[in-house]
Amino acid sequence: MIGAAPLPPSAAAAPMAGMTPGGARPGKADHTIEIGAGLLALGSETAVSTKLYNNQFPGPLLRLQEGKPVTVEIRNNSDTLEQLHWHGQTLPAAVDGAAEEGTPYIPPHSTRRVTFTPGPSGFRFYHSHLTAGTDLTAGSYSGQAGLVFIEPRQNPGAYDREVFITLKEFGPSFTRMEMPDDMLAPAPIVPALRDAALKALDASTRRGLPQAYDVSYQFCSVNGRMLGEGPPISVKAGQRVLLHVLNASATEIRSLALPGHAFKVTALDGNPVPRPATVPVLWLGPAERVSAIVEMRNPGKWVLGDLDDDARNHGAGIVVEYAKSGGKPAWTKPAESRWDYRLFGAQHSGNPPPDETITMTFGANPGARNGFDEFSVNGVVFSMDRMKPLFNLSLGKRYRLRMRNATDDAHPVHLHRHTFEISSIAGRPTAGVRKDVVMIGGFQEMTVDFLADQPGPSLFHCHMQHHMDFGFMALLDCR
Ligand SMILES: [Cu+2]
Repeated sequence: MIGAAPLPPSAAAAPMAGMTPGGARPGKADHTIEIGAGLLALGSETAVSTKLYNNQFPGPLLRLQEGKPVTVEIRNNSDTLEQLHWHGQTLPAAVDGAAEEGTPYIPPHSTRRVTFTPGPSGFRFYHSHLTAGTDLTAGSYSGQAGLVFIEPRQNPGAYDREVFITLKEFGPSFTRMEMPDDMLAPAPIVPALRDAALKALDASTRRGLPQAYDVSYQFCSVNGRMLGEGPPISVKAGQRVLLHVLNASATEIRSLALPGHAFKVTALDGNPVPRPATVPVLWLGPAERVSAIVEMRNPGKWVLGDLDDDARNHGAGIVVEYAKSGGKPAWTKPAESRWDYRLFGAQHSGNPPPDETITMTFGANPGARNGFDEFSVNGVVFSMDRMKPLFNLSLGKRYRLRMRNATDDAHPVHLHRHTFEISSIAGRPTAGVRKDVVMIGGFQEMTVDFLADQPGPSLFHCHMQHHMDFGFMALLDCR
């Protein structure tokens, strides 16, 4: 199905304003999120019209306390159905914010209150969770993304200040240009996965299908402003600045470098890593978060920006300015490096064997869906009409997802309502890196482990909007 999201029975039966499946508390809500069309000024001479939270981008930063219940009122002032997903939290399916799990849609011009207990602690976010299809105004193509920071009960706090960075493109259009994505390490591929992809491509070619559409963007931004258009990050020599970076892109894998400086990565997707390591470049797939400390030891005026010249020239960066520095902000390209999650993992492979292993093979039929690639998990293209769980889990068991990518793209795959731990990448074991989105390289294998401790349906999907919309989703039902 292409175009607007289909209206499932749950939308028609959605509770009236003020009622919620999460059991809202009466009285004043702790936070209010208003969804509506707005004008976002990306620069002094450039603005885009898009759906926003509270008429700003990113939406308000919600600082929540781990374990302390919170009530959020969501007012949908727009003309279309919405879903607001609490990404990276372990919430009941009824409030998680995905129709696939049974969260009711928020009808146009209506209000929903949700009450939940925030957790786990760390850097989370919230965003629109809809099937956009060919509607480039919907879901994560819009400006609906906001930050959540769940305060831990204890905070070691080895930094002087915190800066939140949200990466986001605007002005999407469809293009048949190829986008490279070869930034992941380790590199070895599985020949059988490549052969499966070649076979699918051959079948498409024989059917005369054209190269599939990808998405490109007119503007890039950091915190809703194009490079040079917003306030700089002002720093002092000797400061330790903790950056919390979110890639809120609908489809793009983004990078970030700061000339003359390095990033000491302390958390991935908001979860502290076992081994903080220093890297010259951060890479983030859509919905990934990186927290990293930068020691400000190189006075001057610099561009904290994307490695891609074209993206940077279209706004993908922000100026970092030391006190009393002048002139134009400088950019230099960092040395070649690859992104390897294992750098931050424990060196041993200490994971106990799982109770069960679930094998998931990701496939694509190039150009098979009205000009888009059609994706499948174990040969099954997800259907919004059937919403049938592909996997049945038992509550309390430990599972290993053995993911096999029989496509040439890197996919940022996401599991709702859980945190998983990477146990191997391309056959190399690792442990201790806990995430809720992870990029799996083209033709590669990766395993992640998790405890099935969330009853009900949990959605697994690629976080690239045009991949999830065209089949790359699966439901795991836990009982
Ligand atoms: Cu994908």
